[in-house]
Amino acid sequence: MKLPGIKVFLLLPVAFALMANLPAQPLNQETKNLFNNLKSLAPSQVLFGHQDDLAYGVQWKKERHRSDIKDVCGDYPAVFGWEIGHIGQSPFSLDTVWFKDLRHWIREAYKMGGVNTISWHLDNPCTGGSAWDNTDCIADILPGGSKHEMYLQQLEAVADFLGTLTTGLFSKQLIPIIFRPFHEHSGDWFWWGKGHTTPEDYKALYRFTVNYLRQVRGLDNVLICYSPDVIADEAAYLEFYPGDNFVDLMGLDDYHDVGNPRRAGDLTKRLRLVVELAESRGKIPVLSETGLNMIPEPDWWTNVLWKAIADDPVASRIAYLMVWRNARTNHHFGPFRGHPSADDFVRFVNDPRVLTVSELPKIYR
Ligand code: BMA
Repeated sequence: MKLPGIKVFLLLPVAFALMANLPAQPLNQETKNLFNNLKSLAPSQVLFGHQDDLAYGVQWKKERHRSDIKDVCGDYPAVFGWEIGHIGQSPFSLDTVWFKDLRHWIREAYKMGGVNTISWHLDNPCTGGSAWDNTDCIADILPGGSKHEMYLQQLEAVADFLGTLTTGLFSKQLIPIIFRPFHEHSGDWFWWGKGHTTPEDYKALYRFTVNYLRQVRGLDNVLICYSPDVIADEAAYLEFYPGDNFVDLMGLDDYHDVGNPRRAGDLTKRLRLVVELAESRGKIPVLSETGLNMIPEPDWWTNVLWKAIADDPVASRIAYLMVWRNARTNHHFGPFRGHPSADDFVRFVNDPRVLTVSELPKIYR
């Protein structure tokens, strides 16, 4: 069969990637810049992040330009976390955030110069239950499995969404996104978690997913964050690791160690491990999720969380830390106006090493 030379030339990287089982990584310039800038900031600064920050807070929803974090410290977080569970199935997420609003907030965050990261609490494709229905399923959604088509449909919806995150209404350029699929797999609460799959199947699903987004759909704006929950050692951290070609940020989700000041030293140890692993592989270490629900200790920010990070020369080399959402009075991980930990939170973000959005250098240049 005769192929025009130019096409063969264009197909070569993809063919090579498929042969080598590597995803082609044609990242757009701003996404490369985000990666490089986060990596060079990491040794000296920690960006502060908050889930669903612009969408709602404790006792408010969808108020223009509002943020509980800004209400407390005068600035927005530097990292904005978002959740897309139920994408393609419903016009709003499992946390009842409308996807069209999400698109708008992601663009707002980008325009402010902030970083966007997305998690995906995908319903169990085998049972139709939620992400927390931990019936085994991964083997069935891999290519050849009975639920593969169902998974592909879900993944298509994710790719469609990521592909609409343009930098402006009339722009084709896509906003850089840190996508964090199948997180906390070292715990057993999600269907993709430990005990419900094998490391090989988990890795195969991860690679399939990244390949699909980058190669099949050609998305050039997606960095990938791998984020187990608390792990005991390096072997446990790497047990499900899909490989350096499928991961850009090496994260850790850790609520466990910050729930009690006596355990905070374990956060330091675990972060040291993540930082050392990430640095040795040219990746970016992050505390991808943390927090203490309701923050009942008024000095928790400086005396537990930040102390466990800032006082250690290795653990403090993470690029960012992100706390979870401010959903309601009994489920919130950031402070809000009048919160007992508000003053301490201000002390924490006023540390010159902690960055909120207006303190960021131009992270996409
Ligand atoms: C959990 C809780 C849930 C939420 C889920 C996905 O930690 O906040 O209420 O639905 O995350 O965002």
